[in-house]
Amino acid sequence: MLISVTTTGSVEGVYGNDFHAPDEAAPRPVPTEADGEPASFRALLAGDERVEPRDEMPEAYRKTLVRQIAQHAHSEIIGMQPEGNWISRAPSLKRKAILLAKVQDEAGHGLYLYSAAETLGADRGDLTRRLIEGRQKYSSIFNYPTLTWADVGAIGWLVDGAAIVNQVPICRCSYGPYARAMVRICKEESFHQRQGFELLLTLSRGTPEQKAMAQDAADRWWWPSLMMFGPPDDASPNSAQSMAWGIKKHSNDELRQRFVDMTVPQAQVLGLELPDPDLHWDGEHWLFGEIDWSEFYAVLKGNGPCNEQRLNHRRRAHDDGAWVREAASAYAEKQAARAAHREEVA
Ligand code: BYC
Repeated sequence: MLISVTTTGSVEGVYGNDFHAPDEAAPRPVPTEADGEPASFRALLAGDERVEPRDEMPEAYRKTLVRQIAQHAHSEIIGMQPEGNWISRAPSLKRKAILLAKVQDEAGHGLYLYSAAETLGADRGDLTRRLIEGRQKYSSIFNYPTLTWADVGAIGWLVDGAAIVNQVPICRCSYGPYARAMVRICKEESFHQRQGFELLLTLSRGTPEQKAMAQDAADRWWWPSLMMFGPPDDASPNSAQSMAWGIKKHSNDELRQRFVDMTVPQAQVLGLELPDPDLHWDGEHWLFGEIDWSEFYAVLKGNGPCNEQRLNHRRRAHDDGAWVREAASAYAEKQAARAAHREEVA
């Protein structure tokens, strides 16, 4: 990948291809002839057409989508917390305004995704309950703390970078509402990634203390970012079926490798080391060392550094918002009653 840094410090060629995966022409996996799948559904998949809410679909496909979309929506909403932590302490008004807008974008992404889940018959209140009761997951990455201002840059560069690699192919997934929501989300994530990169570039060209802060953030966020792509392919129970249904277009390991190949040259531009002594170029790819999967599974079980804090905060926000939900319902009821009365007298 060609990366050039202009005299103003902006980076060109980081994401020249924001929402088209490079292998767009790759053949789509042929759907399995599984029992009970409506012929109309199989025809849509075979023709690389989108399945829409009105279409017949197998119950297991619907459930898988609700699981993935809900997990994705929860990640966006919980993902507001680590960065939100720095809004009041951003080092300048400009940085504060940028961060505020970014965190607000994440809220928007969560809302598009809950709406996409609703097209599958899911109830938003029920999904929120499942999250706060710990019955539905959100991305492991948001269970790590943001200890310094540089972490805001590392989240943008690495976490949003990983999110883009993972989510660009979902713009072409088989379920229409999810695919369409993802187009806008990926455009915004791409912008977020650039702001994180630019923030870190500023720090890495700053004082020795600022450079050290950027390096420390890269050290702490690198491995958790690789874990975002999910377990290795041979330990990923959902991948085969999700790929056959066109929900996932690439395996977890494939996307992880794509992310590493893209990110190592960016680290070189930043002048930051990646904390992996085994990282090396084999002529085709940047091969990386062993991921500590025991850490990933511990975080998934609720034992990451911030799991409890994140869920407690989400529960508190939900409770604190009860009066808003009640007021909105009362208003809607009043409006409906007035409309009914107007119809009666007309
Ligand atoms: N964290 O069979 P597998 C963002 C679970 S938000 C937690 O490979 P699948 C952003 C997985 O759910 C980023 N859990 O599963 C926001 C499954 O458990 P269940 C979120 C994980 O679904 C704010 C089990 O492990 N992005 O970008 O085929 C600021 C086995 O895994 C994780 C999305 O959600 C994980 N990292 O593949 C900045 C993207 N990985 O459900 C940025 C959409 C795996 O069977 N989601 N698990 O109990 C996906 O693409 C897929 O769901 C995954 C996992 C690749 C994540």
